[in-house]
Amino acid sequence: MGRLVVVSNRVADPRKTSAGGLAVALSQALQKTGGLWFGWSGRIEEGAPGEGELHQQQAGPVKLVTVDLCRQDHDEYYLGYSNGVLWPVFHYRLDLADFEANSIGGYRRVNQLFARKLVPYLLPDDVIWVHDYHLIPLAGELRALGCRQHIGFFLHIPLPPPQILAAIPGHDWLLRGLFSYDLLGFQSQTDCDHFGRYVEVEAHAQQVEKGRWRAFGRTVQAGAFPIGIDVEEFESLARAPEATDMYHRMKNEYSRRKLLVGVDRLDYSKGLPHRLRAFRELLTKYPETRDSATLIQIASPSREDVSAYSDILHELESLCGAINGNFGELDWMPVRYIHRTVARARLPGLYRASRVALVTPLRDGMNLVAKEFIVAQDREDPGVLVLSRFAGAAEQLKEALLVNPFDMEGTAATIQVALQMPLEERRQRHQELMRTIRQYDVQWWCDAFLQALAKTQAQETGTPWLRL
Ligand code: ADQ
Repeated sequence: MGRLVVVSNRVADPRKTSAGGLAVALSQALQKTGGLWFGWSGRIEEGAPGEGELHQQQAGPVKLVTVDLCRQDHDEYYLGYSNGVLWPVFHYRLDLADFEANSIGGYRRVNQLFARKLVPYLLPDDVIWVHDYHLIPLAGELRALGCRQHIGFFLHIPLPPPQILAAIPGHDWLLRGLFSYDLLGFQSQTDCDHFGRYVEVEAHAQQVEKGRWRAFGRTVQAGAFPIGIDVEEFESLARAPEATDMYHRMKNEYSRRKLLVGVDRLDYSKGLPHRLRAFRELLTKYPETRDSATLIQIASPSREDVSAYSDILHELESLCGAINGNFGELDWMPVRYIHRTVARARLPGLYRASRVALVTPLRDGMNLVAKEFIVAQDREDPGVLVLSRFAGAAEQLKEALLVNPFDMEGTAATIQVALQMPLEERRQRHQELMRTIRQYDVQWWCDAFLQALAKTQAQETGTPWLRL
């Protein structure tokens, strides 16, 4: 394989321990080929739209190249189109999308800026891997500048059914851009099927063989590549002092209680108000859970400058206050809600001390918290995963207790089953889940995607690019 070039909105320095599983996996792949990682610097600087200063640094064998954005580009590309239109729509929330902001121009401009700045760094046999919804048009822009390299795209968030996609003004431009790639990776088979149906109906694409679609004079391969975690890294994090200290503190503090845990970014896709209502239903319907079940919900601040996020913050605060006010005792608070970022190193200890994890997003591309919770468990006395059927992870983690998060009564009943589950059943489920998570880890994901990309055939030169 040629040199790997990764392009994503943000770039993580692989030498830093806070980088997380994705950065670690990508950097391993990058290190093998002496690769390059390109993205936004995270800095907003004075300047003209469509321009930005470049920064370069060498992180071992990996070159990190980033570009600054001006305020207008950041607001239109990042806040406006990526997070104000694509994020809600791809999570099936047309009601939250802001189509009026007219931010698509800035989205296109930043993709053009990325392409223009990246091209001088590219070598003819590079393999380019583009990540996520911020950069859907990037391959089209690169092709327009003459790039012939193999280019793959991985979508970390869900792809909704055609009828929802088709509601985006300019969806045909956006989706047409996908045909500039050689390989498209989705988190689940469901997402992949949505892509197939969309291009058949909207672009009259033909399936030339399984997973290969032809339209606009190009052929694109599409497949499901469910992302995994770095199991060994998380296991060693769980054994490290910060996590074991957290575990003992939690075990002592809650020795008489049954601990439930939720860890999410504070995002409307994560189903937090629904989860709290289901927990309230649990306390109402099953009185034995009172003075016992305690939910620790960590919701780290996220995208606070996008307006839909402040609504959910207030809803959550008022729900937590009402549950604690109505059910709490002098020595028992049913919900501990923490609206702060908790250090990644402490999370495995919290997971291990918890009897049940509530991972109940209304929609999620994958959800890695579900996998991390399982890996952190004591295999002799493991906790139970309650998982939304609408998380991509549900296609893989079949031994979790699957719930419909919109059904608060049903979710409460399933949480009660999880709290009551006998040890033998917990062990069996945990063992099966671990097997899957270990087999399909982040290294598998990276290798599977890059091997599939390498196998895609050289394409004809035609570009499906359409002017906005
Ligand atoms: P996210 O929406 O951020 O990612 P998720 O997969 O749950 O969702 O988490 C990614 C990482 O962030 C995990 O390592 C997790 O531990 C960490 N994390 C989440 N909440 C945290 C918190 N409150 N404090 C500390 N760490 C936290 C997007 C998609 C997902 C997809 C991932 C990867 O939305 O569906 O699984 O990308 O592809």
